[in-house]
Amino acid sequence: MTDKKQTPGTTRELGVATRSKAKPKKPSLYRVLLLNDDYTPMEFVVLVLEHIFNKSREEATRIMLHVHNYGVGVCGVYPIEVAETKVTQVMDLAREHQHPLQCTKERED
Ligand code: TYC
Repeated sequence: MTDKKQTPGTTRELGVATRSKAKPKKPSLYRVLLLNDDYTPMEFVVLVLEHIFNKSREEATRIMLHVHNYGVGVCGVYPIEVAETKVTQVMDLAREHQHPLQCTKERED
C-alpha cells in the first residue's frame, strides 16, 4: 500500500486510528478504615488485621490500638475492587461472630 497522505497516529494497513484521545488516568486508591466500638474484642480485631489485611501480629496490634485510642484507623490502601472485597470480608466475619465492628473505605485524594 502506498498512501502518501497517511495520517500520523493511524495504521497504514487498516486505516484504523490507534492514537488514543483520552488521557489515561491512574486508577483511584481507597483507604480501608476500621472504626472503634466498645464491644468487639481486641483479639478479634488483631485477627482480622492479620488474616484479611496480611499484617504481622505486631503491626496488627499497633493498628488495633490506634483505632481503640483514636476512633478510626487505616488498615490498608487498595484499588476499588480490592478495597470493597476487604470491607465485605470484615463485615461478614464480624456479623458471623456477632461483633459490632464496622469497616468502611474512602477515596485517597
Ligand atoms: N474498643 C474495643 C475494646 O475495648 C477494641 C476495638 C479496637 C474495637 C478496634 C474495634 O476497630 C476496633 N474491646
